[in-house]
Amino acid sequence: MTAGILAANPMRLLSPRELAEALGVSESSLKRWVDAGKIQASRTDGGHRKILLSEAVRFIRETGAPIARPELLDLPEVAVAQQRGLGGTVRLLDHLLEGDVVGARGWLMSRYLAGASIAELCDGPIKDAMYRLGELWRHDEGGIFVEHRGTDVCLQALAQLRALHDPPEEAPTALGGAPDGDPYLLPSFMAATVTAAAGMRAVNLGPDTPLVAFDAAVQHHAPRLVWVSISSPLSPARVRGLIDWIEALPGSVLPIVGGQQSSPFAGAHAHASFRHVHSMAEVEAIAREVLDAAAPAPLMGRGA
Ligand code: B12
Repeated sequence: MTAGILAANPMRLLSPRELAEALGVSESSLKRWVDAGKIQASRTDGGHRKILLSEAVRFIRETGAPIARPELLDLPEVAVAQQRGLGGTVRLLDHLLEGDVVGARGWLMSRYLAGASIAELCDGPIKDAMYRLGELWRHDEGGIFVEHRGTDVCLQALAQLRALHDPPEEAPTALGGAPDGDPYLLPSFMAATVTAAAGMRAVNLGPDTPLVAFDAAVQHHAPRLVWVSISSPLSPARVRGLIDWIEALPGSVLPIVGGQQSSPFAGAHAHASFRHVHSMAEVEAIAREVLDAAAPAPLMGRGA
């Protein structure tokens, strides 16, 4: 297998020298940044500093540090995207039209490393490219495979971004999917990726999920946030069934519904915390709200 096909492992540990080479800076500068707390590092038994790849990515995003040799961070596809330039003429749509996974991964990862959030990438370029794909073919017989393939390319590129986030076991869980009869893969995967990036444990039930399966998953995972993604039209009876199900969720859950065909849920009184939302930016903001509410209150000083 080549490095271009493997996703980067966020748990990989880098030495200061490896990260310095990747960033094109001296090892001593890198060690200074570590010692000043700008980059978090652990120490091996022998006292050597080690930096998680996910921490290196955080540092690059927050400081705008250029990457001289992305392949040293297991991100060779970023080098190709950098050569083309972030403002270049190659569009994400072009990679989707060609079924070019490595190109799409590099396109998205280089923008993520330059500071764009995953929610911004979902609501902007990925959504735009998929809509354009839909306009080009409108599901004519010759084009359906291009739409399936484009969806899969997006999923693979997003999976790489999702893999960079591994919230702790004790983090609150976000869980969701699309109801049965709804085959759309991307919106629910996006919600999982965005909630994971915000710091929640994300459980994606994916498309075509019967209500009994939603129910069993909620019992099993006791989530704090539940998303339902609706991209296929639902009959009024099924809307009612979903609203009833949401209404019966425990008070500790914040349920959200969104998606292209979710308008019947606008203004629905389904649950005290229920919200009808429209974008991954809103999902991200709600996940942060849930995390803030779940965070332990700061200890009050004795006698305060
Ligand atoms: C790929 C695709 C398919 C694939 C799906 C592959 C898969 N497994 O995922 C296949 C080929 C199966 C398919 C089938 C059909 N499709 Co289709 N499909 C598309 C296409 C091109 C892309 C869909 C997509 O992934 N979009 C990208 C996502 C990310 O965009 P989004 O859903 O809007 O999500 C964003 C927001 O809405 C929001 N959001 C979405 N969900 C949620 C959830 C929550 C909780 C929140 C907060 C936010 C949120 O955030 C996202 C990011 O911003 C669209 C074009 C389009 N406009 O989307 C057509 C499109 C949706 N399909 C269409 C049609 C007509 C069909 C079929 C009826 C065709 C047929 N005759 O069989 C079937 C219906 C299937 C069904 N049972 O519903 C039409 C719908 C027209 C309409 N408005 O009614 C479209 C618009 C194409 C077109 N231009 O005509 N489709």
